[in-house]
Amino acid sequence: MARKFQRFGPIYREKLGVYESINIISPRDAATLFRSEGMMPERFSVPPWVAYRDYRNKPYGVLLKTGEAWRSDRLTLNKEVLSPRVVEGFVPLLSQVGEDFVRRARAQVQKSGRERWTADFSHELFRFALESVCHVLYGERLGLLQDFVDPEAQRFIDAVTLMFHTTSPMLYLPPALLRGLNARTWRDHVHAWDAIFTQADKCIQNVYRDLRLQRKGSREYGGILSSLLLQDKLPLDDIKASVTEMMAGGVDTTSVTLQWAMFELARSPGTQEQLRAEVLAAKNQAAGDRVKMLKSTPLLKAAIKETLRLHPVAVTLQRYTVQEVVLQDYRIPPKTLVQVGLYAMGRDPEVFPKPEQFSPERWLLPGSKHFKGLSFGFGPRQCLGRRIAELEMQLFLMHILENFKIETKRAVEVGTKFDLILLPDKPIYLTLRPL
Ligand code: HEM
Ligand code: 2DC
Repeated sequence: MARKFQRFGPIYREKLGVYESINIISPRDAATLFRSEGMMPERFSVPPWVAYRDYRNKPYGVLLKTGEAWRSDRLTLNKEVLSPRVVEGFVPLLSQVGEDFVRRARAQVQKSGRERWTADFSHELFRFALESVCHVLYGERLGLLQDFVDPEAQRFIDAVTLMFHTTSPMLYLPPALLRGLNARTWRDHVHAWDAIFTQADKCIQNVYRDLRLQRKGSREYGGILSSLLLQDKLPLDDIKASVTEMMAGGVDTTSVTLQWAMFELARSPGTQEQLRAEVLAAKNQAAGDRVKMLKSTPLLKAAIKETLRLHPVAVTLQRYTVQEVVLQDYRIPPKTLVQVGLYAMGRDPEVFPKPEQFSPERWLLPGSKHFKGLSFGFGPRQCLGRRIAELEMQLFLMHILENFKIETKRAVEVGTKFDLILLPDKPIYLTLRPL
């Protein structure tokens, strides 16, 4: 896309299989698009994901619902997943998982006998991410940062990766064709979703049963699922569908972003020191209170934004126009698929001066953000897991920076590949060295 924008300019039309889209790159056009998106925005609906649910007769969650059905589910979920009131309550749950990661890393350092731990952390981070999202969803720990890892949890992690991986070759096939297909990719895709749904269902049943048997103290916060069940505003099937999506959506997204963040910090030791100074000062001031600390670590937050600028999870954002929209000199008719080239935008020198430089401070300049920080999407359809993801990543990096220096071999360049989400094209080796 970056090359095509260079060749054709900031707006071009493209045909992808049976789908046609208008692609844009400028923050101004993105602003125009999102400002006209209406109350029930729709993005490109990934055909194999829809096809699987239809094939197995599973209800859609917010990811795939549209119209009023999407809106009412989404409003109920927002209150339990995004609202500032509940989000603060996630902090201790997520911080605990971060502390456990540090404990595990220290044990690995000990085991190595070399005062450091060098590894490709992707699998560790997958487990960290699943542990984190499950702690806020179910109010329970899975124990994935211990030495023994439950094989079922590992199967879930592998299933999510396989699900993404098998989506991309089928991305632009029409669902009707997909259903009739008995190709290897489709079968693997079905197996992957089956494993995801089975495992999520077990977790959901556990919480449901504990709630009915009143095993949980009714005072303490029991996680997102408990709240949703107790509220009784959504039918059980809809709760299950969206909770399953959150559980699956919470693994690869935050873990790769953290991997990239550590990689960038390892390559910019100066920036890493600045962040560490900020975190340690905040810790002193807040006497260890993590909620307070998060209010005085702007550079840490900027570092995550900067990581997602260079390494977004989603290659594009998409919307179907609901009314005519004028972008540049073009009139875009209603019901047109428009894609914002998020990856290309993040690396466009017109939008971000010296785009190749990892520099979190750029986000602290006034007026620097206008429709540029779009990594989680925009508006009422933006990422439902945004606040969970942000807190999880901020707390993880806090704990790491308080305890370790992050290092990497300087010469290695790592590119990006498309596996439905964007991923590093080779393993990233990092070293954690106790401070
Ligand atoms: C949607 C990015 C983590 C669950 C999205 C979208 C983006 C995105 C770009 C589309 C938004 C739009 O169309 O405007 C990210 C990034 C993450 C992340 C960058 C982490 C670094 C998570 C997590 C969860 C999650 C942890 C689950 C807790 C979802 C769901 C949707 C979504 C359910 C669909 C929402 C809807 O259609 O109403 N995400 N995500 N994501 N994300 Fe995330
Ligand atoms: C993939 O051309 C490329 O957050 C397509 O947590 C357009 C497209 C549409 C929707 C995007 C998808 C891309 C990438 C992955 C995203 C997805 C919407 C939500 C999903 C960005 C850019 C993701 C990873 C969710 C996934 C939840 C799922 C596992 C239940």
